Amino acid sequence: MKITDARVIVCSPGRNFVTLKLVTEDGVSGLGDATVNGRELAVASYLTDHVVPLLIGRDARRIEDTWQYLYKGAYWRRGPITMAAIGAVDTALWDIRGKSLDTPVYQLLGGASRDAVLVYGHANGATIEETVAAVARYVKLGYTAVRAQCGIPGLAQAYGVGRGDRYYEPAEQGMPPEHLWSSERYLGFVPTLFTRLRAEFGDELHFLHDVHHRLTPIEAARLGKALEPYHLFWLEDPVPAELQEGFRLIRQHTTTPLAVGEVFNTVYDCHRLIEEQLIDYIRATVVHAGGISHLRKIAALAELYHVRTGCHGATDLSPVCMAAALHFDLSVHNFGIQEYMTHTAETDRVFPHSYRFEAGVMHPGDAPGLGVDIDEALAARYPYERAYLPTTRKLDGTVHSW
Ligand code: EZ4
Ligand code: CO
Repeated sequence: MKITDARVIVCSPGRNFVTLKLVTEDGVSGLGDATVNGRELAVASYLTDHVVPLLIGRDARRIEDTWQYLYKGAYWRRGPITMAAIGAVDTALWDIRGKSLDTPVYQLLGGASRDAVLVYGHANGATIEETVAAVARYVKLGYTAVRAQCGIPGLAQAYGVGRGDRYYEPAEQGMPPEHLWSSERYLGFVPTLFTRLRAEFGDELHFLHDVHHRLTPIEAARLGKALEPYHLFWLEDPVPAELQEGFRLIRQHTTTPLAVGEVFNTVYDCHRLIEEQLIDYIRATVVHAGGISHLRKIAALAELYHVRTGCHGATDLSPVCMAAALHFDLSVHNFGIQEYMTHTAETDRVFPHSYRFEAGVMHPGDAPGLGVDIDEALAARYPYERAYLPTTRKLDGTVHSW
């Protein structure tokens, strides 16, 4: 089953996506997501200029061999661009395998370990009142887990607080906006938000919160401790995670569960976090961590250390990645939760899919392969538009992590 065609489709139905489409000699096609938010064209070139020539004529059934060939054969290993490109190839090959065997991908991954996949939605508002109202809307839709973000008094912008209600899109066209940040103002405010949310919604609803890499370990320890009475499902990305051992300090001080990993590319970014049990949820995902094959290896290591999965699922991960994540989530034993942000209607039309949401859970559907397609004619009507994620400075002008 030889690969005879491979092409990269860049489109912007509301935001930019990079999609790899592989076609075999039997006419079976497969899709992989290769989107790296704000650096899309780098992955498109990596694929078109360097990977596609290596794929033509290869046996599409040799998924693991192809992964190792692209990883070890490049010499320059790891990094978000390389791993997104390899992840796209891997995902497309699983899609092809499922379609050629007429079975959904999760059946190739060991079958369903659960009936459906628990997801969390994003509630946010400029004020606590707005955030309370947003959480209420998610509860009404059947969600039992909700991420809550809120504007911070004294700061003009806050991560996670968008322009629309069910739609947060941080990337903006034009040059990157600069946001101002104060850890002091943030740390002083966040416990107030969760005091109010617990008072309003009681004890059962799962609450999550994303710090988005902004604190130091000792600040994160203070926040985790302050939030213990509200028993979060998780506190996400409390500090930048290049320094894995930095999490020891946080762990010594708080029982608030920690989730990390949306920017991780390989198991080498998180093996110490996992083996030392410094985190509770690993958030690596299909597109940014080398595809379904490599993500399964990360999950297998995590399973040994009581760490569960919590795949990243923001809108910059295309419906192709969302479908792949749901097949992974349904099958791995140590699944924890899946992030779910709804895409725009244009995006959903460009990528018709069989996955579905109902009453707080999702299912990938039983279409063969991943159960997601791309309408290439429609995609061509939404050309790439340069966009950047924001950058952040502290109040004194020092560059800070966004
Ligand atoms: O900022 O996907 O948990 N979700 C997040 C996302 C990320 C974006 C970056 O491209 O942190 O909103
Ligand atoms: Co996050």
